Parts: sequence; C-alpha cells; structure tokens
Amino acid sequence: MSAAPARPPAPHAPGAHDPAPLDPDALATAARAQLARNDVGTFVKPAERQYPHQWNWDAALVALGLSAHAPERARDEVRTLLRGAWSSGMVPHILYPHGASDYRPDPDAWRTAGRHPHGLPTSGLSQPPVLATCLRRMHDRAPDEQRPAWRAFLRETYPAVLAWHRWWHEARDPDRTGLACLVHPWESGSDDAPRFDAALAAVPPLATLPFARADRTHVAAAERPSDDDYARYLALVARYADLGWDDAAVVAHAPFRVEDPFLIAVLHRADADLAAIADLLGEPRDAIDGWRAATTAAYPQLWDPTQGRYAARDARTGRPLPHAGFAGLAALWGRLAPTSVADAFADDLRAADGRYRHPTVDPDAAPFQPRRYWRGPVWIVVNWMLADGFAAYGHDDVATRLRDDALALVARRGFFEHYDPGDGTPGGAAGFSWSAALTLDLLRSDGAPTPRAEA
Ligand code: 2M8
Repeated sequence: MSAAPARPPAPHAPGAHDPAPLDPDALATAARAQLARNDVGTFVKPAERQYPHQWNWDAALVALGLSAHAPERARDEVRTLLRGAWSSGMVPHILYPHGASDYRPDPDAWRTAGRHPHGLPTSGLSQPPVLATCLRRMHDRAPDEQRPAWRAFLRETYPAVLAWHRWWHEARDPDRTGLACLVHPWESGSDDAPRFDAALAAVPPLATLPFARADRTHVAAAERPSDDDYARYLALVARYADLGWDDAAVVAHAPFRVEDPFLIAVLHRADADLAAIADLLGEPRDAIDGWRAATTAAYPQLWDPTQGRYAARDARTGRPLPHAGFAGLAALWGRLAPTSVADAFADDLRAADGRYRHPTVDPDAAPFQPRRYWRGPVWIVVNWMLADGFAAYGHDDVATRLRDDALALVARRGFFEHYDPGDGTPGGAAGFSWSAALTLDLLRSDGAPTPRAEA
C-alpha cells in the first residue's frame, strides 16, 4: 500500500525543488493505517515483512508517531521496549518477545540467555537513544487534558531511561572521555554506512555465514549490506558472546570500537531532554549535567578539517574515519555545533543541486551508492533530525526543504525504508513504520516550536 496523494504525482524533475504534498490529511490517514498494519499487539514491527521483532529506536519513533492519535498505545510501545532492559541498564537493540522467526540473527545466535532479568530473548547490543527526546516531545505536545497521563508516564519510565543513559556514559565510556563508543555498526542504527568501513575492515570475518540471508528474501540484495559486512557483523557478535557480554570485557577487547558523531549527538540531545524531564519531575540532574559537560568539551575533537564535518574516530587507533556522511552533520541535532559551523553546513546544502535531500552519503564520495541501504539513500529519520537541527540554528529555509522533500517522498512513493536521492525511487523494506511515524510528526510539527541552539 502506498500513501496515495490526492492527485497524480507530478513526474520528478531532478534539479527542481519538490513542493510539499498538498493533502496532509490523506497522508496522515495513510500513515496511521501503516502503523496499524504493522501492529502485532504489544509492539509495532519496523516493517511488514523484513523486521518481525521490536527494534529499539524504531520503537521510540513509532511511539512518537502514535502519540497524537493513540496515546495509550504509544505508551505501551515504550513499556514493551523498556521491559527489555538488562540489569546493567542497557536497552537492547532487538527484542524478540515472540521468539524466533525467519529474521537472522535469531535469538539463540546472541547467546544472551541468562543476561536478561526476566529471560526475554534479546540481542546484546544497543541502539541510538532517541527515547528521551521522543518522551519529552510526546509530553510537551500533548493537549492539556492529556498532560497528567504523560507526566505520570515520564515518572514511570524515568528510572529505566536514566539507567540506560548511565550505561552509555559509563559502560561505553569507561575512561569518562565524554565520547561514548560503539562496539558494533548495528549500534549506530546506520549499519553499513561507509564511515565504518575502515574500522570494520580490521575485524576478521567469519569464514562462512552461519545462516542464509533471509533479509534478501524481502529486499533486493543490491539494497542490503554485503556478505562481507555480514561476515564481520557476525564475527563481532560471536566475539562478544564469547566474552559473556560482560561490558568491561567487551569494550576492552572489542575488535571494533568507534566514537561516532551520530550516536554521541543523539545521546547528548537525549541527555538534554532527560534533564528537562528531571526538572519536570523534581529529580536531581547533576549526573546528567556532568555527562553533558563532558560531551560538550570533548565533541570538538571529532572535527575533521579535511572533511569539513565531524567524523567518526577509530578509538583503537585514534584516527578519524573518512566518509562522515550525514553523521557529520548530526551535531545540529545534538546542538553541539558552533553557529559558524551550522552556517557553513546550511550554505553547503543551499548550494547542492536540486535532487532529493539529504543523501546519507555525499554523492561525490567514492562509496556512494544511491540505492544501497545506509550508503547513500535518503532516510526519513535523517531528514527529520536535520530539519530540526537546521531550524534550531535559524536556517528555516533549509529545514523546510528537508521536511518538504521527506513528505514529498512518502506521499509519492509510500512508506519505504529509504529512497534514491536522484529520482526518489523507493528501496529497502516496504511498509516501513518509522517513515509513517515520522510523517505524522513532521505534519504535526509544522509550526511547532523547535528548541533553539544556544548561541
Ligand atoms: C536495520 O538494522 C537491522 C539490524 O539491526 C538489519 O539490517 O537487519 C537498521 O536500519 C536499523 O537502524 C533499524 O533499527 C533496523 C530496523 O528498522 O533495521
């Protein structure tokens, strides 16, 4: 199913700026219907067929999308997610509440049995912590009569979200550098992004994959990560499982350890939102302020003058990694960029040609592939974050462009996982939940205030 626009779409002319779709009500109806179709009762699958379990940041974004029309269902989405938390505070990146499916890795592959307090099958990794940001937004945008229920929900969820942030800042930053690290590309949410290529190349791959790639049953192989990537992804999982998923051992012996400007910006923004929630609840915020101060001081280390972007850094070698792509701009979402840097990013975007914005990888970069997953396509979540970021720095024209392109893509092409930035061809999983959920948020946010960046 696609979100049918009210009138036939105009053919896309590369070089032209697409106007926003003109029937927001039809689009919102289609988005709500997509979320309902992916709802399996206790959670909303990220996609109709490709992803049958609950994923971490998908769940937070889905809850945001549900919050206006189905607030209690939105809260249940978050409850399901937080039931997956480990006693360490870590909230896993995949929860398997219904056990195995054709998705691989299956629950057994993780060897996490015994790690979860209630025996729920989960992965052993985490994912970008957008939840606190979504929770704050759900509360702040609720109509007055719903505020008490949202406030009670903030109270209910606060301890688990705080513990998860602490896990990032302590378990994933044992030396308290202010720069939490990833030990697997899956933790970044942008799995096969070229910024991880060089660090991943140092990981010895498995000789053979332990399973057939069911992910290529539902999506074309050319739109998915390569077998070589998977052989390394699975080697990392096996290594950490051998270490019993012990946090200290995992970080100490990680064959892949990266300080990622995207993950860190997401965490930093979420810390700000968690601090606002703490204020609302009358909770102390000293620990959160400490985390924020440390990251604010350290983040400039990631600036790479050769790319003119914040770059990922290989924490094992200390070297910056090339091909920052969209992650190099995530400082805007995190409010971590100085105004001069935000202005330069905005000028870059204004000068770019008229295709769909924002490709996840620079189209001039060697690894760019317009239809392969996180190696080039437009993703709605990226536009959603960058639009918010540019607006916060006062670049409303750029923010509008990013928002309009996102809405034009979903309205014309349906709720897909990603889109070719050249001609808008949809790719990846069909019926993709967060593309629908964020459509609802983008439509709702029109005119809503965006928290400003500090000067
Ligand atoms: C993708 O990741 C999974 C592995 O976690 C996969 O490719 O099988 C990513 O796009 C990730 O960000 C997302 O959360 C997940 C579900 O949509 O799919």
